[in-house]
Amino acid sequence: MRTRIVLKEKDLDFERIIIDLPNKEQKQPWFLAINPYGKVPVLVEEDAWVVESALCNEYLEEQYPTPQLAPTDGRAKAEMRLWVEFCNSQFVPPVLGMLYEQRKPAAEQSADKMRHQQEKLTGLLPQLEQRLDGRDYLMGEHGIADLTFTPFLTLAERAGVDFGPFPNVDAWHQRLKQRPSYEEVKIGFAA
Ligand SMILES: N[C@@H](CCC(=O)N[C@@H](CS)C(=O)NCC(=O)O)C(=O)O
Repeated sequence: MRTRIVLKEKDLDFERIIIDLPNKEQKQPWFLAINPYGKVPVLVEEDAWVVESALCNEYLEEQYPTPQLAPTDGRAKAEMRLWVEFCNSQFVPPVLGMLYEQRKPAAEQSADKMRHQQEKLTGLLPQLEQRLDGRDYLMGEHGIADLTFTPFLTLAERAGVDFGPFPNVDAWHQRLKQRPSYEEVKIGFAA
């Protein structure tokens, strides 16, 4: 989804090929030959492919630098990558934890586990709130750092996380939702 947001932001033509995740198509030999991790996304371009959304996104930025979605300065680029890393290693796990809990049959859901994941996530929001003070986007202009969070902000909201006490985060999420590329998030969640 995050790589499709980049494709859309860059107005590049692409074909979306759906891999049947519930039926484990991603673990079939033909798919493992492309991505040994057995995960989506995989970006295929002619006879080359890239795996891992963060790598796909940086690949697209290098191949198609306009419009620019990442800084070119080494220090700023490292900072951007740190936000991507923060998202993937800190932010995403409690969001997925909440979804996992909510998808269990009602009788098996644990309010304690849900609260624990919510608290883990809420504990991360002050860092984002502070970063977004005086900035519309994490690196100033919209780019890869922000769109890495986009689907997970929406999932967190849907899972009941209240961004109200974090007005900068809330406004940032609203801004991300206004972008035409947010269409890809809607398509992804509808699939
Ligand atoms: N860090 C990876 C995560 C990829 C990932 O977990 N993809 C999920 C779908 S969003 C997947 O393929 N799950 C199927 C599986 O793990 O078998 C990335 O950002 O590309």
